[in-house]
Amino acid sequence: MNIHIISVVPELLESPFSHSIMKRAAEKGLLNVTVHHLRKWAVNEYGMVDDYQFGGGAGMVMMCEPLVKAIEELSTETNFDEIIYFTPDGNRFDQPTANELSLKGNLLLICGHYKGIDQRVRDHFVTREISIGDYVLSGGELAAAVVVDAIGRLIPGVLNDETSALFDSFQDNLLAPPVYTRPEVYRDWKVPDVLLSGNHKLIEEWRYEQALHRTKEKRPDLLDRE
Ligand code: 6GU
Repeated sequence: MNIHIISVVPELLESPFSHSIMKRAAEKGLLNVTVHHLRKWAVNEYGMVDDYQFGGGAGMVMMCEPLVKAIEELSTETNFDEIIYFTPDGNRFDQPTANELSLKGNLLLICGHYKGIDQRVRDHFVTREISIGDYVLSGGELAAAVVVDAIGRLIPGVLNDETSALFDSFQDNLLAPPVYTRPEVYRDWKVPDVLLSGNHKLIEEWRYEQALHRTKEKRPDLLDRE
């Protein structure tokens, strides 16, 4: 999968994809992330990409021209399946959306700043708008990093069988069960006997019950989803 990201603070996106699972995905050639600095398409020599909003009010708005030039130039080389804009008023990002996006080949992500981007770019180019939750971030970069991570780990071959995403929280509308590692006893806190029993059927049943219990306690809303 190829992901291109347009940002006015590309430095924010340098580290998130350079470590751990995302790094491995890149090394295997399964995920290519390219970050583009919007200033490259600025309207003047001062690097201007934003301006005051019509109608008055505090905060700058990212202008049409730099964004449209960036989108059109990048689109000459890549046929994007989706052009995604990150905004608090977008659709709430969730696991089904991550699953769906992980099947795409080429994505273009646009990170907004300040008051957001000129509505005309949203109307004429953006195919999907995403929010990562009901709170306001100072820009779309951290949201983009969250979404790329969630998508990237689902690309076939990125995770091995051991860490398979099939067993993640949310994949079956259940939270994941508790996990333990060595030692069997730490202080006087013991690992549940069943996990040491070697009985795989019992262990599976226990894990399912724990997942169900946890979900009822913490996120009963998940159990009402189809
Ligand atoms: Cl995608 N962007 C911004 N700026 N704030 C957010 C968000 C996105 N999702 C939740 N809050």
